[in-house]
Amino acid sequence: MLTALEGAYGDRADAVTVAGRTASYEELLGAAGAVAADVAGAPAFAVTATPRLETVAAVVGGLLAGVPCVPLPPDAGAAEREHILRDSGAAEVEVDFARRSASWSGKAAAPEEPALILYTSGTTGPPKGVVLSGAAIAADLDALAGAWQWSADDTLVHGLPLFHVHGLVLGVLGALRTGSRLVHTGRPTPEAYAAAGGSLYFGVPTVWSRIAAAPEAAAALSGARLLVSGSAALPAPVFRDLERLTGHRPVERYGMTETLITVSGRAGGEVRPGTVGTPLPGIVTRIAAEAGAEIGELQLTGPTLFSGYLGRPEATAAAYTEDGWFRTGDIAAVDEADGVHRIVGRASIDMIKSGGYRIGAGEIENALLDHPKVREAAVVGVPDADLGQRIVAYVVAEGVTGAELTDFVAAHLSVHKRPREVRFVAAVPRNAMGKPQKKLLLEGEFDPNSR
Ligand code: MCA
Ligand code: AMP
Repeated sequence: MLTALEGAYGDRADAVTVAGRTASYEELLGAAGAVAADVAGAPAFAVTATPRLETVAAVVGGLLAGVPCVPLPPDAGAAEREHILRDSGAAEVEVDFARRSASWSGKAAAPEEPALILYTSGTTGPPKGVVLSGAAIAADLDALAGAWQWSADDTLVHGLPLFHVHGLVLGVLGALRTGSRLVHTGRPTPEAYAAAGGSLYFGVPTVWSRIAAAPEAAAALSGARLLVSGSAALPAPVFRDLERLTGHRPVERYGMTETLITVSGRAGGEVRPGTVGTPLPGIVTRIAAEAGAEIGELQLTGPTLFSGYLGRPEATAAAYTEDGWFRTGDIAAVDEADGVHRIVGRASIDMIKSGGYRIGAGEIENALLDHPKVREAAVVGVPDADLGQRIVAYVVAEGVTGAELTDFVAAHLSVHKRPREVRFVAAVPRNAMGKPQKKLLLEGEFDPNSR
């Protein structure tokens, strides 16, 4: 899968830079070979996915040995780490990039074998392991390389987390398959993006909106070839600001952990704000709309789909329709004339996207209910100019502050899943079935003092 590491483009002293440290393909392959020797034969292994060369070496080492890597969010709290390690059966490995190097000569895994296991949230319960095969990843990267004219002449720049599809599959494995140089900025700040001098830039909308608010940094991207946004909807005003400041109309693409990237705008093609382009080659989409309606759930099939949720056959089966289409849970519309897709929203109010992170309301509610002072909790995603949505928790509790509850969630789950706001209420509004009426919470149409 990693054609650049197989020598397809020769070696390169500055092949991969992560947070200021640079390695050649040969150095990366050596460090990855040592990891492969360590993990060979295991069912899976985990690495704390801080943005550093070691994380890249670990993931590559797993691919060499045919053992799936489970990247752990570095900001994960104890409960979330334990859940991921227990659920996946993975033991955590340490990587010593500078001192250990080995050449790996074991046989490569079959393409259908698991290559990565990425943990992602559902509407309820703890995160599930999404099993991705090498074949699915390779198919997706090749489709994207075609759509974006992405090649070994590019320098890819981003600063996204290395435990999700965007930063890891596209942002690392994509560079190692196309042979483009990779500069990971450590953090995705406007200044770091501006200083990196790339041709191809990836960001989530929060990153692009911060760049659009930093005109000098944005202007430095005018020399790039292509700016790509994804993981959440890019607001039209941010699109227009970027066009004005950089001279580029950013290309938007749409995907999910379970499906990889399936729909995208094309380099050199027409790009309209608020749309995510057309299906990638091999992907077929349909809109499951009620009779007479034009919008409905986006469903799809294709070679980039996941192999299933680890150890959860029922959840995997439930993700598909009876006739075998994957249910994205996203509501979409397709332009009849040109097939361009528009994502209108999520089917479930309990699936939150904040800063491009997918967060289930249920897992935050369960974490809050684990606090001894909390009696009721209902979590919603409130529209937010910076984060897209911000997590707001409505709680019934006494003798605890909002900041204490925020820290509690940050320490148990992960920092990026913490509520940005905690609102204390006398009771959570519920319907006759006892289900929280989250629409009322979002619209502010309830009396916080009523029981
Ligand atoms: C604040 N901090 C705390 C607390 N409050 N720490 C502990 N306890 C607290 N109560 C600290 C954090 O540790 C961190 O510190 C700092 O505050 C910043 O945190 P935060 O505000 O959460 O981060 P941010 O810098 O504002 O993050 C914005 C971001 C981030 C960089 C855009 O949201 C991000 O990286 N998003 C990308 C998500 C992504 O890749 N999603 C792709 C999913 P310190 O500074 O010390 O660390 S894949 C996908 O969606 C599909 C496939 C697709 O289509 O791509
Ligand atoms: P995740 O599993 O973290 O990959 O999140 C996938 C979800 O992100 C999708 O189901 C969509 O709701 C959302 N998403 C990804 N890309 C876009 C986009 N370009 N526009 C709108 N939503 C998006």
